[in-house]
Amino acid sequence: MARKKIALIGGGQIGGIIAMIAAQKELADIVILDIPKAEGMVKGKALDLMELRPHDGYDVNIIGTSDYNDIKDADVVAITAGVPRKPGMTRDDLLSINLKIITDVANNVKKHAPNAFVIVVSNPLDAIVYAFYKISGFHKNRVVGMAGALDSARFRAFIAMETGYSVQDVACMVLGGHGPTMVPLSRLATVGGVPITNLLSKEKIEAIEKRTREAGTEIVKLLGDGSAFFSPAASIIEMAEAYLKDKKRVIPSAALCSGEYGIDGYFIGVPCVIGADGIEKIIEIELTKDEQSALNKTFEHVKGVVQETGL
Ligand code: A3D
Repeated sequence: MARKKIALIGGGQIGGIIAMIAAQKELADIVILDIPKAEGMVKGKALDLMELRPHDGYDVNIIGTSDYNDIKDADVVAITAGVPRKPGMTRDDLLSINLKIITDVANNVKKHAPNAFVIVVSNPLDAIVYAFYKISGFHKNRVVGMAGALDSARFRAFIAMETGYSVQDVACMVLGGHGPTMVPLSRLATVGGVPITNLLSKEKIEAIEKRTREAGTEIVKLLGDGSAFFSPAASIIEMAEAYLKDKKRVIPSAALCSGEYGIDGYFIGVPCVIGADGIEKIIEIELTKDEQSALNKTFEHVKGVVQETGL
């Protein structure tokens, strides 16, 4: 069986780490594409990764390029092309610049990898994934935004840090837009099947929710230049692997809703089944009144940013 192919559009911080994890997992051959000005940088990263392979013996090819012909027929395309935040900026501040970039990327992906499963990562996420969908004309099952996987991983990490129990046993999800209005669902969070409400006080849980909503900003402040990249890259890998291996993973992701949760025609974070057909299903769960009103609030925010795209 021929190897699969993953194309990374944007070979910056996140793109480089995705390439490393994908290679170590022998998921696919990897093409890292960036703008001509950054071609040397991605060629250098690709070569370094080729030379990392002998340590563990994984057989995949990794190339760096600025030529879209090289992404031909990619199975998965992960888009991190754009600019990240600097301290003091919100994700929404990136809209105009990243919208221009996604327009160019969407036209090229449509031309060169028309059957790919596309994972959009550039911020503001819920609007940029919408723009990709509109411009490319791809089927809704094959376009998804990565946010919930990361936001939930952060939520899981904080629960593990607070309880002192294994992060492996923490399960939880975060719904809504990727930003300060996101909705961490504490009611459904568990450690080894035990509800966190049995393990942590109400105050502690509220503090964890707040930290989750602000987790990206916490890292932007600490780094001083750029935003998080290790956990975002691992989140993208989870989604790509679920698709390539038809795992039917349940991962909160920004998917196009068609009436689910009362939302129609917009991408927003909802629990999704990811398998060989891409976003195979959006799972609807019954929300409490407070949870639904928090989701309505985050949706109103997302809608506002999407409308600014003019698409
Ligand atoms: P960075 O290290 O700057 O990498 C971005 C790369 O995109 C750079 O190498 C650029 O040269 C490249 N690029 C710019 N324009 C184009 C273009 N037209 N075609 C191809 N490549 C291009 O940033 P990063 O990797 O840290 O972050 C990338 C994006 O992801 C940013 O928009 C972040 O805001 C976003 N991000 C999203 C999340 C989510 O959870 C949604 C998390 C972290 C970062």
